Amino acid sequence: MHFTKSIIAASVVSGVYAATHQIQVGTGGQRVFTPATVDAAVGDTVQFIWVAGNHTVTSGGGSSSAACQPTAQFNSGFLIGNAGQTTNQPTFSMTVKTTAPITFYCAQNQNDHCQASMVGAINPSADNNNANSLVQLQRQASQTKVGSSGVAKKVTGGTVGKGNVIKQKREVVPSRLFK
Ligand SMILES: *[C@@H]1O[C@H](CO)[C@@H](O)[C@H](O)[C@H]1NC(C)=O
Ligand SMILES: [Cu+2]
Repeated sequence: MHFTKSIIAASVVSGVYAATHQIQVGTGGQRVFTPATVDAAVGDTVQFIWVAGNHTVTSGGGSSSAACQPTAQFNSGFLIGNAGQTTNQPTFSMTVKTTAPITFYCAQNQNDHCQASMVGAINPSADNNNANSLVQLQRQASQTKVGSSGVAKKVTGGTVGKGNVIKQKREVVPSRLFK
């Protein structure tokens, strides 16, 4: 079986099985990314899909001074999701080029989205004390001044399009398996 295993490993490395990870923007009219984090391999696509409200996904975060401020990596600009619709919603798609944490926020200053912890990460740190963990990103964002989120002017680092909501897999709660 060594032979089979190494073929699979080689294929994954060369990107044959590149996956698309979908993150909803504004689920239930809330100031949220759902899920807020995904683990993605180099070559995978992350597609953000606007399901409700007026939001951005903008790279930024990872330290107190960088929270809710844009970096040059990517920015969707303001896109608007129509609540209740599951098809032809605005999307922003990007290719993952590193397994290092890629952190992002929503730059909507009307109603303080970033300060309400509308942040997330691709490949976040699993260490809750690390600045690139979801816990620390949320903490950094919630401590910034309301109305101060940085708005990046240009769409960069990805492609704006239209897409359909993919039903998210239910989380398997381990305790249920053993009852
Ligand atoms: C979306 O939000 C931005 C930033 O607050 C604002 O400039 C824009 O007018 C809003 N768009 C709509 C259609 O409400
Ligand atoms: Cu938002």
